[in-house]
Amino acid sequence: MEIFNTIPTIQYEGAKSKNPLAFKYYNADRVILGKKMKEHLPFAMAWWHNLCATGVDMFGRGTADKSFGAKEGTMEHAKAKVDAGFEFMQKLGIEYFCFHDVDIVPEADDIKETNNRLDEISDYIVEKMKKTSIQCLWGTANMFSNPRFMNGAGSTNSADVFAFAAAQTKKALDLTVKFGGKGYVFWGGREGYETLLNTDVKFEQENIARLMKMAVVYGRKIGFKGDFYIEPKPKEPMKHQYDFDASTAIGFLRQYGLDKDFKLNIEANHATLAGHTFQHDLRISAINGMLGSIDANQGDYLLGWDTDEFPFDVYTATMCMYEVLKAGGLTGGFNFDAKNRRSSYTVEDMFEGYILAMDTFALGLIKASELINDGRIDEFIAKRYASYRETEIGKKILANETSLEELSAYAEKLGAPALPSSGKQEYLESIVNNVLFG
Ligand code: XLS
Ligand code: CA
Ligand code: CA
Repeated sequence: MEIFNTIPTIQYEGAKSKNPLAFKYYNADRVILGKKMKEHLPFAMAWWHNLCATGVDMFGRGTADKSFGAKEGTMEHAKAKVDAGFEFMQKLGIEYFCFHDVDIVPEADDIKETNNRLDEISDYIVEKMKKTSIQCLWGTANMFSNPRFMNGAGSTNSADVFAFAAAQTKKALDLTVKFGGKGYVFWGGREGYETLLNTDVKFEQENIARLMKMAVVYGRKIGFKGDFYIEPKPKEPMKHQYDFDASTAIGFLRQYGLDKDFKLNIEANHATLAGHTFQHDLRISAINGMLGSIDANQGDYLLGWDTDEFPFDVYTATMCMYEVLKAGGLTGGFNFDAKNRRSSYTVEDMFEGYILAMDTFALGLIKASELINDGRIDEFIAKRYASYRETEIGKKILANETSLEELSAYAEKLGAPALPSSGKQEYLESIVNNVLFG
């Protein structure tokens, strides 16, 4: 039975189209830099926002109906969400989904019963996957909503709660493998603290690493060949979250010997909450060989929290795609961890959110490839550091063949160095505008 019966399959109609239910820029088979758009942009649907979130906030009830014709909190509803999700992805040409364990079934009081429900629903999802060739990008366990996780999962003060976190991680890994998922995410939802007066930070961080190590051992044992990811976020729900940003997460992974099995899942909105640009966290991940996957959304610079909006900022998407192209693509994909605004509550809005997001990233890809082909920025950066390649002293520094003594004698001989060449930021910004709007 068709659920979104007022919505057609979404087609590419080009930039001149005024049809709200058509792509203006995302043309799956268009070739950019030798690869199809859909290969550059493995898009994924976030189960939790798209099929579960109704617009509930701290001040009011939901506005959107996500019952899909079934009674909420039942297995019929869980199945209706599967039906709705697969129809939604097919109509948009989205080839992947991401999920938390508790997105796909209502959680029972007893974990054994929750696991039985997960077995039942995952059989149903696998059937749908076979029929549609839709795949799983990544799975994860929700270890932050249930009250037992009030003090964290891996970082909890209770050994029993730690055991529950381990049990959920095990089951979510089983499901990810059952779905052939490419990745497994640890977003440290409540892995952090509110006050140091009650917190042993070292102990908590070591325990998070213990849980992750067990996940790697178990995952590899059951045949998980993909990447584990940490998804950094600086705050919310905790005041201090341990995985603050890309640099912090990379340091943690290296400290505990997890860097061979883990990469990062970088979310735009989390990078900006950390006081960085999205591009910054992508670059830091990429230069460390850790850029795995992306949660493609955007925040609001006027608000200090995680708004998970559908991305429409083409500048940011362009700089994101610039980083991704330079890094040689992602092993993961682009998960739209985004939700409609509370007052956009119709079925059309659900589709229009995804159309906006997919078009924004398509534009970002097109414009990033133009920036790369234009070449002026690359050329400028290469020239900016030329003194290290072109002068005797620069070559010695790069070859590690000099010392403080020698450089000090060299500096004294110079007396005063010439100023470094101009950074030319305004010129470079005008190139970006020129490529975007030229
Ligand atoms: C919350 C996170 C979360 C992760 C998956 O802020 O973005 O949704 O992506 O647990
Ligand atoms: Ca996310
Ligand atoms: Ca978020």
